[in-house]
Amino acid sequence: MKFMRVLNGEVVSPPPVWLMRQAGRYLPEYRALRGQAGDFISLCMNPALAAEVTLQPIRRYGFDAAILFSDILILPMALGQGLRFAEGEGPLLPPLQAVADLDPTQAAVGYAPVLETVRLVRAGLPPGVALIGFAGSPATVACYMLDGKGGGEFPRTRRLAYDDPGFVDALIDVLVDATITYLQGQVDAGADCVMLFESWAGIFPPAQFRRYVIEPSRRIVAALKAANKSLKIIGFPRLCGLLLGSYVRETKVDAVGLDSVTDPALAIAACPPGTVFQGNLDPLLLKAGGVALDTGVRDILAGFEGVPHIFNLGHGITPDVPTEHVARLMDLINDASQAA
Ligand code: 1CP
Repeated sequence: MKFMRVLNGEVVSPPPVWLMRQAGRYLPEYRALRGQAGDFISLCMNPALAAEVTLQPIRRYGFDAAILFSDILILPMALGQGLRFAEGEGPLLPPLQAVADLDPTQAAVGYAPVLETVRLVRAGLPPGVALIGFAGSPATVACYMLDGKGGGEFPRTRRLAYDDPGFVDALIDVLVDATITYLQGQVDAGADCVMLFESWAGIFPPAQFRRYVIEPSRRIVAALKAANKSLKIIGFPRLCGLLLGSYVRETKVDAVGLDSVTDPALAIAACPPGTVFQGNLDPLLLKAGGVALDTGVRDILAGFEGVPHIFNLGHGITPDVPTEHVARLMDLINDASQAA
């Protein structure tokens, strides 16, 4: 598998490709299936449909990796917190009042359908295509659990981290343990590697970044690697800025996903030798298309030349992206090696 070779440290040209949110609303076949399932959570909890949605972008574009179709908020739901997705508004949860309101003993029952999806995808995936399992990192998941919605500000979480750090620490501890068990379940069900989404790494000042982002991720990586000797783990500390090097060195992730505002050369210089990079085309370029897209793709390819690189966006693909632009992206990446 080309994707796994790079994750193991090989430099491969052209690089393997997948896109964050590659299964989703920009695809007409997804919208059709989503209509069949009803709402988004029902789709995530229906293994046959979720597996089909996972495979749709692989069939259409031939990506090198499939990512399990699910959401980082399925874990809080499995822990007993209410969850719904309001159309056009994103996730809504009743803000968590106490860690005792969660029931970690029932979590495995709650997320059992997700592990079944992993098994079905594994069985249906063409040879050569890797399967990525994932979870949210504890700090990012805690942001949604404590504030009850997304948006990027998370004012209650930010205040609690100062006013009641014991509450936040206790929640993070629950999430670390639950995430280890959840990801181990995905590996046992057939995931080739796992990714930790820390989408809101960028809201924490340095001391909190170390406490809530680095330390919990370090514990998850250590536990998973102790139990699975050759498992590869990708971290995505979005908007972590100058703390990128500390994140990679201290968490010991094998690969790091970069957001679009991070310059490849500066990221390479900041990380230990051998780090695998994933990213980091601006998702807006995929909407824009044209010369801007062509130039952007070539710049990313040139920026990571000579280091192990998995081509991706710097954040998720948006629903307004024309499907032809994704096809163009694939052509650009696959033609690049011939032009060079
Ligand atoms: O209406 C719909 O169809 C729902 C849209 C949608 C989709 C397709 C949501 C709601 N989640 C997903 C799937 C999803 N979420 C995947 C599937 C695999 C793939 O990448 O194709 C993954 C990996 C996620 C992970 C996820 N969910 C993250 C981390 C990555 C990121 O984008 O930063 C986060 C922060 C979430 C929360 C979430 N779920 C959905 C939305 C709209 C959001 C973001 C809310 C916010 O703005 O804070």
